[in-house]
Amino acid sequence: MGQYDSEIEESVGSQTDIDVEEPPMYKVMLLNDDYTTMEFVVEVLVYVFQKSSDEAMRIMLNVHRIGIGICGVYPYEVAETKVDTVDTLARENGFPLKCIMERE
Ligand code: TYC
Repeated sequence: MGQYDSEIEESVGSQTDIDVEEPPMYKVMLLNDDYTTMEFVVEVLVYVFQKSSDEAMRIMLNVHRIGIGICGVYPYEVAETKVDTVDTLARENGFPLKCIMERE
């Protein structure tokens, strides 16, 4: 077993079976709070998660109403970098915005 312990796909129809391991994927989620401005959350979604303005607004309002929302699904290191970037930007701007990741 290699670095990942996820599902194994078998190739079909070839003489040599090749096991292809899919990397585990991680949901990156924003949590609501009462202090981070809506504008900042939208900026984060556009800048860090490459969302369009409309999609960023939709995700932000969803998190605001429901309490949590998915920003994207990525391999471990990409997800970790996005969580760290959000954390750094939030702290630099004095907001308590929380971003977490969870294995799918
Ligand atoms: N609830 C915040 C407000 O009313 C906005 C907000 C939305 C904060 C999403 C965090 O992940 C968040 N200013």
